[in-house]
Amino acid sequence: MHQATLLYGPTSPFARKARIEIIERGIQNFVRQVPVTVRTPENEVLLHSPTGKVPALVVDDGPNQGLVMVESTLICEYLDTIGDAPPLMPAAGPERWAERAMDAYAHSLMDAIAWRTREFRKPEEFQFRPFIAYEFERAERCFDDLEQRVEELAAAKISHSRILLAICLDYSLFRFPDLDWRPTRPRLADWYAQMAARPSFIATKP
Ligand SMILES: N[C@@H](CCC(=O)N[C@@H](CS)C(=O)NCC(=O)O)C(=O)O
Repeated sequence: MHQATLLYGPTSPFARKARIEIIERGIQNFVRQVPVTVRTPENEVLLHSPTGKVPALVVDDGPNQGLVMVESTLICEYLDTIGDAPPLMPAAGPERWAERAMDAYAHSLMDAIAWRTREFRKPEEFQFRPFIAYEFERAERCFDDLEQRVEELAAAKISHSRILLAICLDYSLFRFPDLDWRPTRPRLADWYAQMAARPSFIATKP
């Protein structure tokens, strides 16, 4: 029997982090996955959480049966405890802090790209141009920084932060194809290409 249900939006980058972890750790049989449509009354997340946000995880079995989790960081930490595969987050020590720091950084970058995407969804007369420009610059600064840190990215094995960073790079290309970050960051582009070729990334592409 499955242990938990993951409610996800097919294009949500935050939900994709959890979906990729499920594939990378080979725990598909333990986690049932249900696509939902957010921001609609039919959104199944609303049956479990008033936030309505994805990803959401409902624990179906075990001591935490009935527990509902939102926030991808928390959900990925819980997914790390399912099955026998090694966790993607180091258990303790300096490696854990380095991974957590990189994961928080990835979330800040993801927020910048996601907020800019949402601003563009508004009718044009309501879009606030300075906000869009500021979030664009924030993402650009991060891409420049990551280009300088490619050895560090490549040195670590697949982890929560590496998964989300690659999702950020992919999501930026998906939402802003005319603003390709790759030409001026060739080393980051190579690292991204290797991540994007993993079966887990191909299977979850929006
Ligand atoms: N910090 C959250 C962000 C989750 C989030 O913003 N999800 C978006 C989709 S990418 C969502 O559910 N939006 C629907 C809504 O705002 O109602 C996480 O890491 O899980």
